[in-house]
Amino acid sequence: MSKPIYVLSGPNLNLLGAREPEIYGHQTLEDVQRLCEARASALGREIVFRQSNHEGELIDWIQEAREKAAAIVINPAGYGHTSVAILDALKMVGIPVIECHLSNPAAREAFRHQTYVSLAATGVVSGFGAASYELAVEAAAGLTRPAAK
Ligand code: CA2
Repeated sequence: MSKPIYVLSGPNLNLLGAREPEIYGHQTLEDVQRLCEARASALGREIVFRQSNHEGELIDWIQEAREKAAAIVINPAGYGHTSVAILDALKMVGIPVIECHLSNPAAREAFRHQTYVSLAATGVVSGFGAASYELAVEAAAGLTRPAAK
């Protein structure tokens, strides 16, 4: 089996489904995890799915992914708009980085239009609710498909 795809979620996403369903949908982060696991499994891949409210913990996991992961899918949540430290960590990973968002930040308030993470991302998936994560896992799997024997 190839290395897993790390799927990382940032602050407050542990509360997904509990508020603003008109923006973020009704699904919980556990629902999102199940969708990602099913999509990865259908593609013959494994994921490591984690969420943290702490910038440093996310950075520790990004650094861990340098050795242990084939690719990173990350929804940095609010940190995407603020964290140069997460950008710096992502720039050092040397594996594909797919940024994903449940909503489409480009269609929302001006302060959401820029994300630092995009500067290190191979690509971005936004605006499809929980399906953004599934599509991002699929993109990550496609970019890191193990060579056929
Ligand atoms: O659309 C996204 O996925 C975001 O990354 C979500 C962030 C927001 O700051 C970004 O601009 C776009 C906010 C996450 C808040 O977490 C929630 C918690 C409970 C219910 C809904 C969202």
